Amino acid sequence: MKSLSAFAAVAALVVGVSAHYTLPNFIVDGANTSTWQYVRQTNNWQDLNPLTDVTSTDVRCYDSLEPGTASTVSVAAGSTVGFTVVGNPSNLYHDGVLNVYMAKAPSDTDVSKWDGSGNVWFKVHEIPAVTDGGKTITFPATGLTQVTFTIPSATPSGQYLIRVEHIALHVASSFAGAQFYIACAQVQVTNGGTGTPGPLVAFPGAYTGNVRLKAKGYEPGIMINIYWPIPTTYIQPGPAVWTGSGTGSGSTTAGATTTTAGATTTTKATTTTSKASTTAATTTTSAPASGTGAPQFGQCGGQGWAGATTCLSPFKCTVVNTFYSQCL
Ligand SMILES: [Cu+2]
Repeated sequence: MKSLSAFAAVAALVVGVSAHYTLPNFIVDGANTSTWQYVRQTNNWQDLNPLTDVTSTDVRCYDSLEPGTASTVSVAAGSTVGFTVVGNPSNLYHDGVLNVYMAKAPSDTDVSKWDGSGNVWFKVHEIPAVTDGGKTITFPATGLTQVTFTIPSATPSGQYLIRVEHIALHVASSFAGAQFYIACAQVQVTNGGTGTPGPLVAFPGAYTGNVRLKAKGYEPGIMINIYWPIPTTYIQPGPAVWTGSGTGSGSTTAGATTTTAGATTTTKATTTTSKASTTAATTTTSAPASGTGAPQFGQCGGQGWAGATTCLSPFKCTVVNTFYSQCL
């Protein structure tokens, strides 16, 4: 009997080493909500295993086994929301990149009953890999315990799915090697704006999971060897992030968009690095602001970060890695 329980303990340890995770908690107003309360329960809620088939309809919300029990939560346009990671361990353990998409449910369909089909998804947030021409490649998303982002204030009011995906790239050098950790929250956006979100893509459809010919749309960011040779650049999968302008174009081809996204990301990183030091200097010389700063789980620093460098009381700005500090 003793040996049996010892065996069970070893088996449990082996399971624990698998290092997978889900994102079952939605963050609203800086607070964690209950597990699977506003996030659709995913097929992997128990085994935590990733999705690897980007052509499956499961690539939308990974919820095909879901009877549909999640509730819908009201969030104001312009507010910060997010997802909390739960797993073994409870952080984005694998090296990889992250995207957050939103899709508006048809006006005659309750979002809790909607499958997210069609050319409806636009990107609102991304955490790409950082490269420096071939010396190093780093993954700012690695190790995050929460992912937060802002719903663009120009987002029209209505019901939306918010889809987070962490694309783990540690064994992605062959087709279907990349691991997708996906979750969708159901939200009612209030106080919305008059923007036109875009470019819009479909899931499945946005990704091939393969390295395609440049002429057909260049998508090297999913099937990629991140170790050797060290990639000189990284092209983030998916379209450009919609920041809330009214000029979102609904039908840009995925390939052209992907290339643009990569170029934009590189430029952004360079520009915001200098901005970040300016912001830091300003913060130091001015009086400490009380009651301002990033909310709990919000970003408050890291290489390339140009936003708030302080946290709302009582949260402390904590370094997660070189590229990401978070209010915890
Ligand atoms: Cu894993």
